[in-house]
Amino acid sequence: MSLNNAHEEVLFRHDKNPILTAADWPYPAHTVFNPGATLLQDGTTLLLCRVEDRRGISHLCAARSKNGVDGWEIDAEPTLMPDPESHPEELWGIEDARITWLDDIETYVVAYTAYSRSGPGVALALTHDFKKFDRLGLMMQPDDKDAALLPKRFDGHYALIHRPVTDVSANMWMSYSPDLSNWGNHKLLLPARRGAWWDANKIGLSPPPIETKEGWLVLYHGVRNSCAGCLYRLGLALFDLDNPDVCLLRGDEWLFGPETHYEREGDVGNVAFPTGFTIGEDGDTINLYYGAADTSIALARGSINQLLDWLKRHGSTYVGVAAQPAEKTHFGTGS
Ligand code: BMA
Repeated sequence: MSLNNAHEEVLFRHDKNPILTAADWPYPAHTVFNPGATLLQDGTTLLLCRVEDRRGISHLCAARSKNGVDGWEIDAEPTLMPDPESHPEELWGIEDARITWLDDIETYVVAYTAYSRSGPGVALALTHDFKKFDRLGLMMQPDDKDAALLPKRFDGHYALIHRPVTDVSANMWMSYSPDLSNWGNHKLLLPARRGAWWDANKIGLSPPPIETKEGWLVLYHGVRNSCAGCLYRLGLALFDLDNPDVCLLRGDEWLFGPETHYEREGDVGNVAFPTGFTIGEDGDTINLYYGAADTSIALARGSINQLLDWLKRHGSTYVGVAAQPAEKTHFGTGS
């Protein structure tokens, strides 16, 4: 019996899932998950995977594949280790890389979580080859994570999405910088919806935004707290191409959530956590790489056009920045 018989599927899990696990690693690893992704110039898919060791500390490791599904060549040693001596913000590890190629400086920018005694913060590093990295340091102090850079400048400014947490909220924000170092003009991008919603308690960016003709397509994870723990699911929103902090549409329902055994069971069960994507040669196929239950790496495929179409049918322009949808009456007052 299917408990999920009434929803429309737009992202399809690969038959070979999970495509990468700790058992594939050339050196001891406890879990591998939440990978950044990019297509290198020769068409190779590169994943910058989060690898957690048996101390609980994470580092990043590159895996390369010709078809983005199997035949992975994994770096024989960690690609980027935390460096707490020079970067105390990395004391407890580095996690959850998101990769953006910046055409104007012909460089990859890796946004990652630097975890220290003060909590998680947002750090950036530059690389050309995923072998040598030039750390720019901490951009957003704790508690902040789930960050990625947009691939373009807006009025000469870089735009970074991130998710600061306060006592009262865990919402997505956008900040701007002229130089990748000094950040300001902070804008609330999308709030958690509170109440009973699937994305009630915390939301955060999933992979970096995807540029389409109709706007920036943003996949985000939404967290609902329950007495049995947290549920991590995936939602969709569209932002204006020239004003990327202006939300055009936000999906009401979640798009994708933990359903299979490798998403339901693991170190942190009920987590499907995408952090990277590549686009196929047809310009429409999206390969979405995600962490499953904080334990392994899985792949789901879909079509950008179908995602946009889904959003038009399942989205609303009422995004809840001014008021919380959960506080609005959707089904009438009965009077
Ligand atoms: C988030 C991040 C992710 C993790 C997820 C589920 O807060 O820390 O790295 O996959 O929780 O545990």
